[in-house]
Amino acid sequence: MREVSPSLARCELTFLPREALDLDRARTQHRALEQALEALGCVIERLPAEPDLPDSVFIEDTVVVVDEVAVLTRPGAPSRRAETASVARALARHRPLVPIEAPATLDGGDVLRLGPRVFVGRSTRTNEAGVEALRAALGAFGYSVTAVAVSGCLHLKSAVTEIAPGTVLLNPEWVDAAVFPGATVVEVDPDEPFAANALRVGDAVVFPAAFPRTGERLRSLGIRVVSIDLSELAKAEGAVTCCSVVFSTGAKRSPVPGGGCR
Ligand code: CIR
Repeated sequence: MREVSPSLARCELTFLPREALDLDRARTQHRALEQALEALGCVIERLPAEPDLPDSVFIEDTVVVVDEVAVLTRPGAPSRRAETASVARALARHRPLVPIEAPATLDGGDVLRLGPRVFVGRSTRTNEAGVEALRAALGAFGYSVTAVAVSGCLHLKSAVTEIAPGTVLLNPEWVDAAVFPGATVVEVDPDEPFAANALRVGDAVVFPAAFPRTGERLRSLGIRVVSIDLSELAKAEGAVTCCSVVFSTGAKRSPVPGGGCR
């Protein structure tokens, strides 16, 4: 994870209007997320804040980690490209690194892994060359990489995330469920379009308190929901998965996206 930047108020915004942002509140919510992840068994490695990189708290966008390798992205927003340098230094201790090169662009928020199947959103941030570069980086390890159309939202994982093995939570307005053959699909409550982003850690799902109806759907499926208030980071168009990169430091290919903690 990375601490909230003091310049967060100057973040990129694509689908949301700019609102006044309370930095202390954002930091408090971010700490609560750290504590929730620790309570679920994660060990937090915390990078220092980047004062000149407003969106750097959204560390998920900078790297795609699988058991075999860490693919350093080239974020679609030019203001975010410098975020990867410190992430590379931190990840080099855990994985061989593969950088994505220009003209490719790729945001980690566009990458959804369901076991050996990797889906990449063709969003405003990720281009065709980015999909190809990820395919080149991961294909050698047996992952399939499939481009997925997304519309109306920032990233693929704004529209769909995995909430249990083989089960995805999805907003059908933003992504077509048919592109995930074999997956069990749970739809968000229609009144909560932003609710498809959930962070799976083992058998639990860390989930924003802002979406109680969808949260109730998850509970009714027997999923353990850890509710968290991330309303201030949401004003910066950040969702719950964006604030961490979760991976295993132990065993080979884990059964969950990103690694052993999830
Ligand atoms: C951005 O527009 O890049 C940030 N304000 C929000 C990034 C959110 N990242 C994510 O959903 N993976």
